[in-house]
Amino acid sequence: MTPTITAFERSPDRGRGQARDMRVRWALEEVGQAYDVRPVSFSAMKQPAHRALQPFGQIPTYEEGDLALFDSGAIVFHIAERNAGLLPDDANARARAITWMFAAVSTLEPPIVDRETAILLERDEAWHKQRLPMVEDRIRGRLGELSDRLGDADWLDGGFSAGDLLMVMVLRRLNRSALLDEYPNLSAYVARGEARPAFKRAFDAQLAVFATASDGG
Ligand code: GTB
Repeated sequence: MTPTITAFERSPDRGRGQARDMRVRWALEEVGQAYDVRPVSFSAMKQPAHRALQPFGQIPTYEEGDLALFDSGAIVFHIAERNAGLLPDDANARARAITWMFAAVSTLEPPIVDRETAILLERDEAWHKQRLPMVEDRIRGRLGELSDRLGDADWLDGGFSAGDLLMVMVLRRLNRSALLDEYPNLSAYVARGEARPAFKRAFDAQLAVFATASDGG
C-alpha cells in the first residue's frame, strides 16, 4: 500500500529541506518506497481533521492503510523497521543505530531548536544578546562531543543507518550558521548525507512542492 505523508503546502523555508517531512521523504527514498504527498495549509493543519492525525496540528503525518502516525522520528523508525536498508540486521548493531536516532532528536536537536527560537522569537528581548552566545555554546558542547565520537569515520556506527539520517537532518538545521564549520568532520558528514541519491530525490521532491505553490499552481 502506498503511504501518504503530509507536508507544508508552502514551506516557510522556501524549499531548503528544513521542514520535517524531508526526513520522512529521505527515509522513504532510501528504502525505495513510493509515496504520495498531501500538502496542507497552516490553517488546515489546525483543523480537527488534521489534528486527528497530528494532535499538535503539525506536519508531517504518515498514513498507510488503517495506520496513521505522527512525529518524524517515529515515522522514520516505522519505515526503517518495516523495510530493509536503514537498520542493520544484527540485533546489537540495530539497537545502537536506534540509539543514534534518539540521540539525534533528544540530545542534539533541542539546543539547535533553542537557537532558532532565540533568533526567531526572542530577537527583540532586552536579554537576547546575552542569551544567544550561551545557547550557541551549548550547541558547541554537543557538536564537539559528536565530532569526537565520529572521528574520521563516514557514519556513526558502521554503515549508513536511520541514526545517520536523523543526525544529518538535525545538523543541517545549522546550515545557515557558521557553527558547523567549526567541526570539519561534521560538515563533511552532513555533505556525505546530502550526496546520497535518496537525499537528492527527497530534496528535489519537497522543493518542487514549494516551487509549484510559488507559481500559484
Ligand atoms: N516533533 C514533531 C516531528 O518531529 O514531527 C515536530 C513537527 C514540527 O515541528 N512540525 C513543524 C510544523 O508543522 C514543521 S517542521 N509547524 C507548524 C506549526 O507548528 O504550526 C519545523 C520547521 C518549520 C520551518 C522551518 N523553516 O522554515 O526553516 C524549519 C523547521
